Amino acid sequence: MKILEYGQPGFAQKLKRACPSFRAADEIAETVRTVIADVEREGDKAVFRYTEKFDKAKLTARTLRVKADELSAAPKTLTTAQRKAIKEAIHCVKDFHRKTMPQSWHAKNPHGATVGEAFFPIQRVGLYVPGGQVPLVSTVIMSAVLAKLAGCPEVAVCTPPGKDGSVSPSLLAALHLCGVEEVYKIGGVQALAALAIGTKTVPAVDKVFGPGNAYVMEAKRALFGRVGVDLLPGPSEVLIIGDSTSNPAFIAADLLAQAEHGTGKEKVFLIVESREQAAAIQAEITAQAETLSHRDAALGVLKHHGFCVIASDLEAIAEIANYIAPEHLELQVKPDSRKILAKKITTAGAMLIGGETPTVLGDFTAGPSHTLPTDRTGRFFGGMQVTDYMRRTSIVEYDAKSIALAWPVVRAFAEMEQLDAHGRSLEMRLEK
Ligand code: HSO
Ligand code: ZN
Repeated sequence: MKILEYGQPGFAQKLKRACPSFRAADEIAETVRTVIADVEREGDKAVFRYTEKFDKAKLTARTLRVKADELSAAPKTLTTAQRKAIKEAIHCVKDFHRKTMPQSWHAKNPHGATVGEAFFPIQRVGLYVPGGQVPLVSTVIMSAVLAKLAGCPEVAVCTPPGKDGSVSPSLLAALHLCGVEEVYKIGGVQALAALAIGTKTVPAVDKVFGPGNAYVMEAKRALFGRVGVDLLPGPSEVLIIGDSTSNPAFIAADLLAQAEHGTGKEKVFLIVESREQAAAIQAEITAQAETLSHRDAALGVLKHHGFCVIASDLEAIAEIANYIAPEHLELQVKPDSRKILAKKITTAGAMLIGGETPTVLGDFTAGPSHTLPTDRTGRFFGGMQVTDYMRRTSIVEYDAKSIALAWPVVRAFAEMEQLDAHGRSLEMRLEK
């Protein structure tokens, strides 16, 4: 990990370079534009071509969608413990998000008219589950459970196939256990384009959801407006704040956990009080990495996208953390400092508090969706929630008495905006 010392000349510039805001490189934006345009022009044909090019899988209109019996048989391919784990994670995620369900409401406004809001599920949603080297089984749960809780009538899922055209049975099992019936073996930009624009095989959706690499993020940005978009979650990030009370082995393990995802673009940040602590954590990283199956990927991320800041002033630490706006923030500091930092740090996607709360708990089972803002988008996005799967209509109902009270306002605005038909539409309803 590269070491940055708080207070040294050029610190702010170095921090800025260490965590740039999301912006796709020009080549990525160009590729994304081409793929979207091709899917728009050629539909399924372009989807098959790009699936062969990027995923090396040959698919046809008959094999693009996962068959119902393959989906329903998938849970039987798992061990009892694996099935139980998926069901328990579904239970925890449902339990958390049930508490966040919005309520429709009505009240009287100052004129005595009825105003309120009503919430409706989005009719048709498209969930993206990234592929890569590992099947992100938990990512299915973190979107699909929310879609089902919101009551979305149609839930379509896209996930890239392996070279042999298959999708991991554990991923299919999670989809089946979440109640998803419509699954397409499409990945990357072509998946987002197919979902957003629609093809003969994939009917268009109203909104797309889910994490992805820089291409998927750029595709969502490019398609926004034609289709709804949740947030722009990219490769995993973690910021761990430690002090003299934290356990270097725990910190090292948690940094390695987010570094092992395998895109090579994960970001790991650490803030500790001294160079000695940083060295102790680094030694732990080296020792622990030895026995990891993704050792090279994890160490590569730590080397190229790992930053350790030396700082001890809580005010400064909070400021740095707020700048980074990390996807995950672990506060492995003494209880007094935890309380202070938990109040001051306002841009983290998820805050994991105390030495007993590694990020993996949020990744797999704690309850909040693990689809969280990355690349500093935590400044304006929060993690995925049930209301993302809903739309909101505001309700207004006036009567003869309440319009009389609104009339002076309407008349004045109609005058100021020089829109006399606006004024007249209320005036003709007034009781003379
Ligand atoms: N850390 C990832 C989520 C994940 N981890 C899925 C394991 N599987 C993004 O927050
Ligand atoms: Zn993870």
